[in-house]
Amino acid sequence: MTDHLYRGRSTRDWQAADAAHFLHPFTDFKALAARGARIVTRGEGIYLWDSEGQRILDAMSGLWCVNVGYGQQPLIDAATRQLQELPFYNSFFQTSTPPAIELAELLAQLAPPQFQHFFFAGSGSESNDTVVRMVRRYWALMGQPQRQVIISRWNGYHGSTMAGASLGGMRGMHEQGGLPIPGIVHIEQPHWWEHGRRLGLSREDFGLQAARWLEDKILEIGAENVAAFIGEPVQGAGGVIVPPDSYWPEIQRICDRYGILLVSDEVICGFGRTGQWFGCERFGTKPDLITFAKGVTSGYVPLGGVMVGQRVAEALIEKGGEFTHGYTYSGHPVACAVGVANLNLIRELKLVERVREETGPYMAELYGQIAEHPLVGEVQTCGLMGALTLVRDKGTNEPFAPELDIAMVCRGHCFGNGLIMRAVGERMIVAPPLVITRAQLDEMAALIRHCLDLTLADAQRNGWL
Ligand code: PXG
Repeated sequence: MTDHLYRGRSTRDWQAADAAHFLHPFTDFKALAARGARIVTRGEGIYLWDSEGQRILDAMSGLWCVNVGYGQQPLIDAATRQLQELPFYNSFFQTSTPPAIELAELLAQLAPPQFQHFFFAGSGSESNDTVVRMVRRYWALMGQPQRQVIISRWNGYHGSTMAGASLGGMRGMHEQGGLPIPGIVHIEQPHWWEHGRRLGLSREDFGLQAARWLEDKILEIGAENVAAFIGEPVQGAGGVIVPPDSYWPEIQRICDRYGILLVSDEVICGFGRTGQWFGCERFGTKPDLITFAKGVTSGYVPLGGVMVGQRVAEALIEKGGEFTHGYTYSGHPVACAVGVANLNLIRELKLVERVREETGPYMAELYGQIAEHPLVGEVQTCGLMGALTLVRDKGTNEPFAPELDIAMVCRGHCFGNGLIMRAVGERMIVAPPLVITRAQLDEMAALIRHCLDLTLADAQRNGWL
């Protein structure tokens, strides 16, 4: 480490203060304190710089959110202007602010046509808490208050609040805090590599099978007790699990058949990630509710929300009376002003079209080449999301022993070589900013190959193969 200074303090100094006072999310505090956090100081386009001056290609868009890349002036200007004019006012007591109205109006243009109403929150987790309240309120208003149960998937991710973590299917999260809360049940995920391959099914047959696990669960609980089904179009935090194309249409058919609300959690898939404005459009569903966050502001400021489809909106508005739910920051004017600037920029730069027609297909091509690497069992991409599965034996697809944590070894090489790629189980995943160019995708693919080569060399040297 050099004695590079940032704001007059050395990296070691920042790390010591970080360890002394800052409790990081999803972190083993003691282990991080021992190793020291990487201090990220600056961003431009698809690149970050740390306090040692190292440049890093951010292939995770911050945390699946910085879709327009770092340093976009229109977003900075929108925030500055709004901070000067009106940094905050609430929307509780028969008041409203222009940015919140404008954002709702713009979303009504961009969202699928059944969505004309929008409820704002501060994050994806809060938005999913709103979904639970709203879904149960809907059924109470429809005279079926016993419809309480929400079905979701194992290995889905819906946030970290009590309701978000309950909807999510991360067992490690349920173990801490007595979760899930009552009335939330899980079915198995549509993960062909994990389940379909073992069942000996083709991808498309497996997609139908996985959707029918929903029908089995509905029949087990009794359709009259089931309120909604929630899922991410592509599971992000679970490892970029792209479902077979047969899956979502069958889920839609089952929800329709039993009158169950369909909720699409688009916190990651929304706003162009899949090559459509929303993942439900890519996979052919017509959800009743959509959860959004992250990409709505490209992460420049926190904002989330729920798109409320006609069926639910009509009940809430016409039969509802007061909906006793909301957050201080519902419709925060600065966040909404940045949201408007961000969505306008995505439109101007034609980023959704670019992902669909150019960069998405090009990344798929590059991943097709990465699939040849001796450590790679399978690759999957959808728009600008990509995953590769590490295997010990490419012939049999036998995995590495779990205790080797091979993906973390690979992640270590990424960290050291200026690439941010996430490790999830045996999968290495990316979701680069939507502004990434073909040349930058080449650079990303070359870094991925280099890190795979270094991981392979470790495996050979240590006798793991
Ligand atoms: N739904 C989905 C689909 C998400 O991906 C949330 C809800 C919750 O959003 P907030 O804003 O409350 O964090 C998310 C968040 C990871 C990772 O490791 C992914 C998320 C958050 C933190 C880590 O991939 N997604």
